Amino acid sequence: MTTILATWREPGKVAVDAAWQAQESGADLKTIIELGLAACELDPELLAIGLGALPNADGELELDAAIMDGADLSAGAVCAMRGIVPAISVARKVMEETRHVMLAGDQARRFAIAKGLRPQNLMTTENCRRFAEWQKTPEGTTDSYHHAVDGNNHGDTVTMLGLDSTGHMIAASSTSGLQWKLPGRVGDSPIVGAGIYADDEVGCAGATGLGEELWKACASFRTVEGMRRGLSPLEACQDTVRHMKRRQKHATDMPCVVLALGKDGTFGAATTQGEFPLWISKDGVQELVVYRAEDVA
Ligand code: SD4
Repeated sequence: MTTILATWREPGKVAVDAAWQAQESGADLKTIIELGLAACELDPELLAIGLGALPNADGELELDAAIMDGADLSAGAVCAMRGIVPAISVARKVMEETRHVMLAGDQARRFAIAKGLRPQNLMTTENCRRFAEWQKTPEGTTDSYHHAVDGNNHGDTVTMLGLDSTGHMIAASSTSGLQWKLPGRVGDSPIVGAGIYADDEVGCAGATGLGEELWKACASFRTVEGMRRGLSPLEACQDTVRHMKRRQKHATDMPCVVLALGKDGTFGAATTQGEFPLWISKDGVQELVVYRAEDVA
């Protein structure tokens, strides 16, 4: 059995569908997850990540992505990278083809081009229209937080966790970051321990939501370590959210979400605010579970 988790209602569905297609064609777990995220990044209709996502305050897309392999804790990431999709494939190349963990900005882009990816304009008519609309609002001049929580729950990030039949685990995340963010800003998603963490000894975890707070909490590492101490994935996520609410005064400014998958295939998630939809796919059998802030006492 292969278990795949993917965040947010709209892009998460694209991710689990593509992941299942990859699984059926015999891909290994790392590739299943990479192709799941790549499908979201390459879909111009999705406002969440990659091509056509919502840009920064300059109207430019700066992408962050990371992948971690629970077998040996190897990891690769890119941050603030412009004009290249899928960012997750570049992160995987950083992991597998360099001795480093992260490449940033224009140099990440240069690396991607050297590896054969083609630079392209990631802005579409629709995201240009939304950007122009935002610029006209009073908020268009502030750097207050914005999070795309609407009827579609599209988020700005897709985080995926996976477990295969051998007990092997992968965690990965791809994001355009918070919409209208300050140019150069990097959130939790590409940071190992913050946005993702995987250790085959225990389980894996990921995060989505307000990256500054999730990063300060080392949310994914904290959650995996909770499982190491014997908590279930759900208990470990709730424990992290409780800790954040107790220690971080901005933890409820926006949803801060953690999700976790245990070595035994059990899973869970928790959010500091609002509700969070999570897709679970077990050998292609999909279920959407919604977690609510009220679930965390
Ligand atoms: C960030 N954590 O860049 C990301 C945003 C996100 O759903 O997850 N949005 O802070």
